[in-house]
Amino acid sequence: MKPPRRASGAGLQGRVVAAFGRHFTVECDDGATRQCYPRGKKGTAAVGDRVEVAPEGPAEGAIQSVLPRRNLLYRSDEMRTKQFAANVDQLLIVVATEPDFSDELVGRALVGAFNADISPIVILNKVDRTAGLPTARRKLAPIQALGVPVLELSARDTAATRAALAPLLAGRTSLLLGQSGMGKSTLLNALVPDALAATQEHSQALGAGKHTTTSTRLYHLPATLAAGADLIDSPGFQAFGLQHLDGAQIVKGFPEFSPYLGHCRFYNCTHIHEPGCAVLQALEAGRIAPQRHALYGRLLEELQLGQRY
Ligand SMILES: Nc1nc2c(ncn2[C@@H]2O[C@H](COP(=O)(O)OP(=O)(O)OP(=O)(O)O)[C@@H](O)[C@H]2O)c(=O)[nH]1
Ligand SMILES: [Mg+2]
Ligand SMILES: [Zn+2]
Repeated sequence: MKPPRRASGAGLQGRVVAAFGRHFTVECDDGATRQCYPRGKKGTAAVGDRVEVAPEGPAEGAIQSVLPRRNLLYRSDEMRTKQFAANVDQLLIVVATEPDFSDELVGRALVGAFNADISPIVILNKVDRTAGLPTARRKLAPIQALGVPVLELSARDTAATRAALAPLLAGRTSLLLGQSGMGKSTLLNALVPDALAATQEHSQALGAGKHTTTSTRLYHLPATLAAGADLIDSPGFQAFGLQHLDGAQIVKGFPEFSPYLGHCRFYNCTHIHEPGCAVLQALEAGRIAPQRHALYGRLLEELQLGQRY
């Protein structure tokens, strides 16, 4: 491990484990967990960030700076940008056999992950509810064909969930991402018994709104289950804008295009309508899934619309 960087005397560092608007919980390297607010209006910290903290006693502090991050997963549309988490090794995209999930959102999350150099895994949860299983599998087939692992499990089966996921989580920071109600917090509770994260059953009992988890939070798995495994739970999302990506970055989100890139007639081909396009030829020949190419087209259109205004 690298020695902690020292800044002007203070030099206490830590890791952001929870973010509530402009309030952050930081696990500091001196062993204390502090509630922190950012000093100044420099870039905002995200869960997973390493930060420099000026302690204000044992329980509070100010974030002085965010240390350089390996990656940051975020989404953005015309209105706003939302940070999911930083320094993530692995993205766990959670879908379920019920309620119905959006394969469009899964595709968008994958584009974000490929561009942030985060390896994705899709978890198909609630396989105990078998009615929706064939449809879910059919929707995930084009994604599985890319080589993205699809794990089928039931988060309610704690032992099986632990056996399937613990080896994949050991030594890594993984982010749970998905629409509301897919079972992210139920998965977390199976893996981190102390988390006691609220799940939809509880919030329905309380008559709360649709989204149960309202803030992003990092948890440590028990070392006996998976050493060095950190798992981040996040609120369900309904949109995944990718306006921060340019055309080349959007293409990077579609690894199935890569064998054909460089073989189009025009060097600046957008692979939408051009004659002599190798990607469109592969699409016509059935080597690229139509719904994947359609998503590519929508992302490019959103990019062009965003640039116009
Ligand atoms: N049958 C079945 N139900 C499950 C399973 N996993 C989760 N559920 C239920 O699905 C509902 C939603 O689960 P949550 O864990 O709250 O979902 P979430 O993805 O965290 O939702 P948000 O926090 O709103 O984003 C709850 O009622 C869970 O008990 C499963 O494997 N099988
Ligand atoms: Mg939740
Ligand atoms: Zn082309």
